[in-house]
Amino acid sequence: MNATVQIGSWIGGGFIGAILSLILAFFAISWARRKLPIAHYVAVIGYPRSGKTTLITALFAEIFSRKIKHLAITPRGEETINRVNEDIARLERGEELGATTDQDLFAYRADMTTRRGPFTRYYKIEIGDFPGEDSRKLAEDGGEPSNKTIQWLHNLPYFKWVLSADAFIFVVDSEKVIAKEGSEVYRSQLTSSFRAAWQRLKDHHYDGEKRLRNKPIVLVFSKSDLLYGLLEISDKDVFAEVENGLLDEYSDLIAYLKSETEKFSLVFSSSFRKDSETGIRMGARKLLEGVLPR
Ligand SMILES: Nc1nc2c(ncn2[C@@H]2O[C@H](COP(=O)(O)OP(=O)(O)OP(=O)(O)O)[C@@H](O)[C@H]2O)c(=O)[nH]1
Ligand SMILES: [Mg+2]
Repeated sequence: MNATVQIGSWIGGGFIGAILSLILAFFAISWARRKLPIAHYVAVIGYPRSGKTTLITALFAEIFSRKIKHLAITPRGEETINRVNEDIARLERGEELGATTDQDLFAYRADMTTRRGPFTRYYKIEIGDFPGEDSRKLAEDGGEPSNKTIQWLHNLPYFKWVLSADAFIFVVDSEKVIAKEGSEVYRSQLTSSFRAAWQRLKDHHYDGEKRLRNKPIVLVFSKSDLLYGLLEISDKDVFAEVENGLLDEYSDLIAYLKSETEKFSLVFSSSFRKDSETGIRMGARKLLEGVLPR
C-alpha cells in the first residue's frame, strides 16, 4: 500500500515537474526567439517613373527626422544612409533623382523594434527598389505590347525578391491618372498588371492564397500634390471630393486588392508636399504604418 502511494507520488510529482519544465522551456524559447531579429521585406511595385525611388527617399527622410514618434525605426548600414542622405539633399535642392538604372535591386535597410506589453521584438526591415529602365525596355521589346506591359514585372530579377516579400506597396502615378490623354488605357493596363503580379505571387507559393492573406498591401496614389495643383485647391473638403472621384475610377483595382488581404490600406502620398501642422510629407505616416510590423 505504502509503495503504491510512493509510486503514485513519484508519478504525480514527475508529471507535474515535467509539465512545469515544458512551460519553462516554452517561455525560454519564445523569449530567446523574440531577441532574434525578424526579417521584414517591403516590395515597391510600380511602372517606370511612377515615383518609387522618390517615395522611398521621402519615407527615409521622415524616418531620419523622427517626426513620426511612435515608430522606433532607424536607418541601417552605410550604403542606405549615404544614398538616402545624398538623395534627400538633391530633392531639397529641387533636383530630380533620375531613373534608377545602376543595379538590379537596391534594398534600403532599417532596424525597428516593436513593444507589446513586456515583450520587445526586433526587425530588420528592407524596402526594395528596382530599376524602371529594365521594365521600360521589356515593355518596348516587341511582341504583343499589351501583354508585355501587363506582365512587365514577372521577368525581372527583382520579381524573385518580390516573391519573398512580407508587405507590398503598389504605386499608382497620379500624374498619369489626371493626364488629359491616355488615363483610361493607363488605368486598365495598370489594373491588369497589378492583378497579374499578385496572381503570379499566389501561384508561386503552394499555400499562396492563405499565406498572402495576412500580408499588408498599400495602394499608393503617388505625386498627389499634383491633384492640388490641378484644381488649385487647398480646402480639405474639396480635396476629399477629388479623392473620392479617383477612388471611384479605381474601384475595380481597390476591390480586388481588398479582397486578397486582410490588411489593405489606401494612401494619397506626395514626396514634396508636407502637412502644414505636423510637417510630415503627405501620406508618409499612413504608408509606414501600413507596411511595417505592428
Ligand atoms: N509632383 C511630384 N512629382 C514627383 C513626386 N515623386 C516623384 N516625382 C517625379 O516623378 C519622376 C519619377 O520619379 P522617380 O522617383 O525617379 O520614379 P521611379 O518610379 O523610381 O522611376 P524609375 O526608377 O525610372 O522606375 C521624377 O521626375 C520625380 O521628380 C511627387 O511626390 N510629386
Ligand atoms: Mg527609381
